[in-house]
Formats: sequence, structure tokens, C-alpha cells
Amino acid sequence: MAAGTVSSEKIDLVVHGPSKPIVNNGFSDQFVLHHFETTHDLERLAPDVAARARGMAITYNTVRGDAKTLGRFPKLEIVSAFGVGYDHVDADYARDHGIMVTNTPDVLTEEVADIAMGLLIATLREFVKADRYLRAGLWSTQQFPLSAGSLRDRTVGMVGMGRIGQAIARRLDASRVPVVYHTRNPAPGMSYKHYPDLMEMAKAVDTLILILPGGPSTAKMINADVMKALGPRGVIINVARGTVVDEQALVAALKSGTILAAGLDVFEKEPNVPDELKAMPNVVLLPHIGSASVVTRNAMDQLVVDNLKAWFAGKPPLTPVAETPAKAR
Ligand code: A2R
Repeated sequence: MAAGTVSSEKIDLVVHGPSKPIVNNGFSDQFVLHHFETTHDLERLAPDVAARARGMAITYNTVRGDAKTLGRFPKLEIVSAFGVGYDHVDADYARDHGIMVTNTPDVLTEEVADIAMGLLIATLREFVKADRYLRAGLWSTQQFPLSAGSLRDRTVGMVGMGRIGQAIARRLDASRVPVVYHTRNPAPGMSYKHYPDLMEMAKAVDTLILILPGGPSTAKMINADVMKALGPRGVIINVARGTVVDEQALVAALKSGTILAAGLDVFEKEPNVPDELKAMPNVVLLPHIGSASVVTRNAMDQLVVDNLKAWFAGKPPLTPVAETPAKAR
């Protein structure tokens, strides 16, 4: 890992992704920012900027920090990515090339847990359908039909039990809903039952909440077999990454009644959502808003800035990802 230096020299930073006031205004005039809104915009990168850039902020997951992008910057020391998931950044390439990668965990944990819980209840108790029913003036003619689903008689299998998973589990505890979980390793300090095998857990529960990283190691892990194991009362809530679910298998399972319903905040090819899902009454669809409140997004933007500032002040970054752990500096 190249050492950041504390000097009066200007530090060139590439800002890759949507413009964010907190990022644009977050640096002293010791830094020179070069903004590229899209990955396509990087085509106009001047060779002298590419040669000088030492840091990169990735301000949203619509742009990528893949090997090709990172490889353009021979002096790159750190990539500060917005979001807790960083499957859009090639952290293995970064590690192999001495580039630090940071993300923005913790500041969004409770916000995403709120969305997961809200989405679960909205899906089971049919909030969206009920809202449409009222607005259409149907309440004056008859009562809204009783919901097939309820949180009352369910066991939730968490897929992922990290920072956000634990925050969701706390909310389920408060709602008196039994929780079990699947991860590769038992989560330290957790008293919930751990299933090393996802299929075994799917057979034992009727509800899955997905809250784990995207990327190749989790691609389509929620497949047709898992949905079948969940059964006809089955509900899937995805607040992780769309790639974790086999979307076509999910459409088929919802259509055939293999499972009951789904609540989805994330999709395989965002912002494109299959028309078949949009046409279904038994799904609630959100446009990836897990962390999307002003207060939480501001905190995430600030952490993008603070990681870069810490690094170029010669300190360890605040929130390095697992692939590039911080060393004393
Ligand atoms: O498998 P473990 O023991 O490393 O547990 C982690 C789990 N996890 C997995 N579980 C099953 N199969 C896998 N291949 C797998 N890979 C990871 O996901 C751990 O329990 C959890 C991740 O926890 P944290 O790193 O604390 O992440 P946090 O803050 O809870 O966010 C989770 C995800 C993000 O990566 C975004 O995709 C989404 O939430 O926003």
C-alpha cells in the first residue's frame, strides 16, 4: 500500500459518479477534484490527470471501479466507495495492486433495517394494495379483504447476520417473531439458531430476509429449489442485492403459487424491473431505497469524504473493506 503523504503538494482526486454537494465541497484547496459523472465520461480523461490521480471517490453504485477503470490510474492509492455493498468495485484487483478500498458501513445500518421491517409488513399485510383500494373509492362499497399473510405465525430465516442482519433481527425480536439464520460462519455472540446449510433453513422456515453482499459468491443463491423448500406460505424479502436471487425463478415461483409473496428493494438489472413482477399483486417493489433518506445519504457521503481525508492526512482509513484491511500508518 503506497503511503499517503502529508505535504503542501496538491492531491488529485477523481470523483466518479453522480455529483454530490458533500463530496464537491468536502475538501480543502489542497485537493484538486476531477469529476466524471459516468464510466463513459472517463473516456475524456486527460493523460496528465490519469498520471497524477492518487485517490478516487465512487459516489454511487451506478458506476464501476472495475479492473479496467482502476488500471487507468498508475498512482492510485485509495478508492473510497459510497455504500456498504461494494460488488461494483474490484476489491481483489485493488488489493493485488496496493490500492486501499473503503466503503460506508454502520451509518446506514438502522435505516436499511427499518426498510427491511417495513417491507416485510407491507408485503404480508398488503399495504400497497390497500392504499390503491382506498384511493379507488372501494372502501365505501365493502371492507378490504383480509390479508392472506401475517407476521403473527411466521419464522424468519435471515440470510446474512452481519451489522444490518442483526439490526433487523432486533426488530423481529421486538415483534416477537422467531429468528434463525444462515451464514457461512456462526455470527459471534448470536443466540439465534445457525444453519450452515441454506436448504435446511429454507425447509424449516416460511420467510427469508436477504441481507448479505452481492457478487459472484452469492449470485442466484436464492434459486428455484430454495423457493420450493420455503413452500406455499413462503415470503422472500430482498434488501441485499438483486443478483442474490434468481429473478426468473422468483417470477415463476410467485406465478405458480410455489411461494406466497415477495418484497423487493433490489433487482438483478436495476433500474430495469421485469414487467411480470410489476403486474403481480403479491409483490411490493421499491426502487432501491434501503438507505435513501436525506440524513443517512448525507452521512454516507460524509464518510466517503472522511476516508479520503484520513488517508491523505497519513492516517489509517476509517472503514476499509475486508480485502484491504487498514495497517498502522
Ligand atoms: O458468511 P459470513 O459468516 O461471512 O456472514 C456474512 C454473510 N455472508 C454470507 N452468508 C451466506 N453466504 C455467503 N456467501 C455470504 N457472504 C457473506 O453476510 C455476514 O453475516 C453478512 C454480511 O454482513 P456485513 O459484512 O456486516 O454487512 P452489512 O453491513 O450487514 O451489509 C450487508 C449487505 C451489503 O453487502 C449490501 O449488499 C446490502 O447489505 O446493503
